Amino acid sequence: MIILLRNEADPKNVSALKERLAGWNVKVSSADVFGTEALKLEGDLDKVDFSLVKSFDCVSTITKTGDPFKFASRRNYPEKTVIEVGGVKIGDGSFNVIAGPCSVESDEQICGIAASVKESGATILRGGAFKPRTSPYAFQGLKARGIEMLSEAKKRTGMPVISEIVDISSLPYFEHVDIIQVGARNMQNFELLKELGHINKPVLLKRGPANTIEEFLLSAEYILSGGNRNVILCERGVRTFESMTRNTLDIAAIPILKKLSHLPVFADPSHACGRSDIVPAIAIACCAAGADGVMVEVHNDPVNAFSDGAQSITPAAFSEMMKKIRAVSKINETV
Ligand SMILES: [Mn+2]
Repeated sequence: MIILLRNEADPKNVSALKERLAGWNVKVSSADVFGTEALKLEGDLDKVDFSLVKSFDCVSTITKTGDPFKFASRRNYPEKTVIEVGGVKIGDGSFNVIAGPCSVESDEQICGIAASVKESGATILRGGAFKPRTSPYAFQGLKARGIEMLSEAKKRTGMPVISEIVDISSLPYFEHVDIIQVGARNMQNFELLKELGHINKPVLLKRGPANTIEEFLLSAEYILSGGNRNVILCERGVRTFESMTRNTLDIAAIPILKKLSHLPVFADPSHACGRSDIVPAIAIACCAAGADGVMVEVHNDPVNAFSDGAQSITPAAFSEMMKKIRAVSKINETV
């Protein structure tokens, strides 16, 4: 970490800064950067409040030389993280598709959709039981009963399953859930993330709609630093001025996350787009951009779905999408 000082810096202000830095127990040494005086910081910089450092009049610029997200950093851990659930490998270079309804609605619904998406090539089944909805009057999910139905579909198809947690108190219900999803609204629910850091179950963490990539990786860091190294990142669109889609899928986040981190990177075109007609095209684009997988909402009767019907594709559309995804992932593997 280098702090470049202003040429006309007041020596008293520089001393005050050095004193403050000493309070954080960091080693400070003077350096010369192309004729400009600078301070080089070494040691544990986690406690340093860089906003405060920047507020000193003598400071010109601060150049960070390391990643603030230590365990998520590819620089610190170059080897890619491969997560195995129920015989499915995530992050090993293969492309995995998570598919299923937004909400588990009945045994017939979840088992029927599970069988059809599996046949088309999906490797993991999704189904929401605890639903964080924008309106308190919207369908809130079947909760424990929904998880039971999802477990039944898992038993019948052999597919590992993923479902969203909204509160740590419901963790006991997730015993037979293979991957716990933390939704976009909970990306910065730090107490929930800390608790998930103490278990071993894989966690798929979605990016918040108004969060930067660095904030996203720092949220992953909450889970990783607690000891749980099985984290999957999922880009799901950010809020922009565009109204043609629910959110704007940040496709650039995919290769950037792959570059910055060793964690598997997924994308969720359903929640990003909010409209089923363009979900297949965007899912294919995510595959081309180098994602390790996508999560897609599929419903046998989207018009009558309990939630997110407008963005759910039919099993037939899913099957067509999978043909194109297979072709694109083949290109990714061969070139
Ligand atoms: Mn949904």
